[in-house]
Amino acid sequence: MPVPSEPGRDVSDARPLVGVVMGSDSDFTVMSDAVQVLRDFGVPVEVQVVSAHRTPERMIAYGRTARERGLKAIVAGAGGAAHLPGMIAAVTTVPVIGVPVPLAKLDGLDSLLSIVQMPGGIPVATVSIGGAKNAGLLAVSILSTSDDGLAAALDRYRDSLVELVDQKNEDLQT
Ligand code: RP5
Repeated sequence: MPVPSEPGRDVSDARPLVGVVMGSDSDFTVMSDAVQVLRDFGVPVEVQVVSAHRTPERMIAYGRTARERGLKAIVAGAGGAAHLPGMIAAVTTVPVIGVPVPLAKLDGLDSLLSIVQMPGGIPVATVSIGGAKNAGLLAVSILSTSDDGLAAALDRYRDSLVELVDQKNEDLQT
């Protein structure tokens, strides 16, 4: 995705602003789309496997320390019994964006329903099945509310989508 990040925005040593977590390294084929978007926009990101079931204490520590560590959004992906996004949201008020990861069985419907049906009071912003790219973009949007450079980069990205459609329309004429 050719995204215009701010020229000269060096994030190599910056403190992560977004955490991308997933229940297993097997989720990374999907979750890498979120990481890619965030990096394209020049957002410092940390990436970790944190399992709600295999490493529950670590998951709770991750959520509890998220705000003090400077995270402004968390993108959490999991498949099957996908409890990670909801459980992280239960222990932090940093916005959590849930990504239902599709597994071989049930095509990700199980993951979607596990993530989206949160009880009132503990929100998770759930994207589509496999929608890690949009999760990354939503995290950028959250950051852009207090970062004019990111807001401008998002505008340029949206312009690039219009250009893409124009190009496709042109191609249809040939
Ligand atoms: C979930 O179980 C993970 O998020 C992953 O989607 C799924 C399978 O994990 P692995 O058996 O591939 O490690 O908790």
